[in-house]
Amino acid sequence: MIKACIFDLDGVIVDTAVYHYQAWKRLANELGFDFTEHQNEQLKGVSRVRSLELILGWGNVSKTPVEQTELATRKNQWYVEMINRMQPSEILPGAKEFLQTAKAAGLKTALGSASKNSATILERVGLLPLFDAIVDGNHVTASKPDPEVFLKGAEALGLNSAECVVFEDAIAGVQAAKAGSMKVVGIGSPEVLTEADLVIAGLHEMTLEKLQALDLL
Ligand code: B16
Ligand code: MG
Repeated sequence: MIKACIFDLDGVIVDTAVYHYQAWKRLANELGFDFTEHQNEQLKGVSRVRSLELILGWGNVSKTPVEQTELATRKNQWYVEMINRMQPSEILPGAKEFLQTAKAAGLKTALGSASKNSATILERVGLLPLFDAIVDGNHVTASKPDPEVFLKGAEALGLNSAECVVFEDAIAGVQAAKAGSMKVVGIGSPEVLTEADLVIAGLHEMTLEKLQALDLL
């Protein structure tokens, strides 16, 4: 029986990808190159360290591990400046409403995000009180598609995998949920999120009926 929903953050609850893009682009420009919004798609759901590796590869730039740490820190400072100005109006359509519906129905809620800034973001947009547990990049060692972040989310709620449904917008995130033996609702396009049990355009399309139907799959 489904007892909890575990949500990814970027692309499911808020669109922080635009801020990640601006900060990474500024860094790339300082290093003397640029990358496209299309390339930025590949960074969604990917950790900060791995994102930097990919970007440096696109620019054909090589940096020592110490320099890479410095660059990632600089990007994060710009990113944090932007997310500190986020407003509740930036919550994606239907996200707050579905969180409230789920909680009112007695379901538990957790966050399962790669971001190390998730608490700041949820606090800024006023959603922190709607989560029973937060598991993010500060609590895991393995990145999606490894299931660690979602398994730790289930554990934090005191539930097993079969009792949790994951909401994810990234292919690696859908794979992580499947690797953790959880049902997964993809947020985006069915052509892209082919391994999801159900795909919707956004949480505004989610209902308790659709959630319970996943139990029967
Ligand atoms: P940070 P999610 C991910 O969030 C983003 O999609 C990805 O672009 C970012 O690199 C990653 O968080 C790490 O974020 O630099 O704040 O630690 O989709 O897993 O909620
Ligand atoms: Mg995401």
